[in-house]
Amino acid sequence: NCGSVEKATFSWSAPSNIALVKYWGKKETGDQIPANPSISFTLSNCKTITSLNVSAKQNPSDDFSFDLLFEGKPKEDFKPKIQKFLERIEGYCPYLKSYHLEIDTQNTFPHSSGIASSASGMAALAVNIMSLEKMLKPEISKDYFNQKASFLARLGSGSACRSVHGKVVIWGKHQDTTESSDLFGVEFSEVHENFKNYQDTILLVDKGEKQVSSTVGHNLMHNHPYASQRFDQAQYNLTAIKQILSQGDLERFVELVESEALTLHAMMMTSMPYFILMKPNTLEIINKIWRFRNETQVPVCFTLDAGANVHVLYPESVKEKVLQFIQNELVVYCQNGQYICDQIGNGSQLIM
Ligand code: 2P0
Repeated sequence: NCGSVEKATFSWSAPSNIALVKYWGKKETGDQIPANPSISFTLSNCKTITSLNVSAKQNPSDDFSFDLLFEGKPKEDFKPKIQKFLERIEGYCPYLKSYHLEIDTQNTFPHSSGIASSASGMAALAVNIMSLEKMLKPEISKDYFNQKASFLARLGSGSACRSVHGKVVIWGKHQDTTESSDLFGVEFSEVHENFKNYQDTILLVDKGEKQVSSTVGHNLMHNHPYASQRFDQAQYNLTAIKQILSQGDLERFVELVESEALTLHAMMMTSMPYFILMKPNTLEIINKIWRFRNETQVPVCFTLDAGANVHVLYPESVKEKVLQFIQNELVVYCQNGQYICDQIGNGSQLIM
């Protein structure tokens, strides 16, 4: 029941996301199964735009055939990651080897900004591949399309499965419910209006290449002395944050989100080998945020990714006050004074 397509071009954008309860550690099954459930805000402005050009091979071979362009220029050093991704998804997308693929990708955020592009990049590629699948099998439903896109994205990079949908996404089996899955992200929709257009201002503290990749960091959770307590805590925190998000409890949100960020980095510091991704300016910013919050009662908090940059999270209603504070007190800790204003967004979008 498979149609055939000689040539086609698709184009999608997919955003980055920022985890509130963090994914850190995977099962040893080798297929990107998280050791604990996570939940994230999908972002809006920080995104990857990818087009996929497919043309049927004249002489089908048993190899993948693809070109990779980054901002219009060939990018050889990304190719092994894409090759590995295609190999991982081959069994689910057997049609891929019948085509030569031209993947043309760009990010809206500056490269080497320390903002991970693997989540947005792998999500954008996955939805494009699903567009090809949809063209071959027009009967597939929208739900199937989205779920499989997230499933494929996960095989590229775990956190990427949370970038297909908006606005709040859970990935990983949660003890409380049968609704979430280890295999793909699902939207969490019971979100109070206090979180509507929630803001994320990303302070670029260090734009350099980080010393330890996330994939290596995840693997250090095997044999980690605190692993099982951490995985239990994430289960518990997910239960708590679902309630917080649905009740609009900003005070408890601040507490849980900051605790998760510091726990993530505590896991890094207590791995063997141990490592630190925060920089002195990361801590300066955290302390300034604490002081500002104490003095003003504005419910602003920070979270961290696997890096030194600080994500400043706050409700839209206090945007002006917080941006003023960032300008006055935090910009001095950013590399070249750079920061990016973002907010909660809707997930991947079809461009063409
Ligand atoms: C997260 N991070 O939940 C956590 C918190 C970074 C800190 O998922 O090996 O790029 O490709 O599955 O998804 C970053 O790790 O790692 C990450 P792989 P990924 O967002």
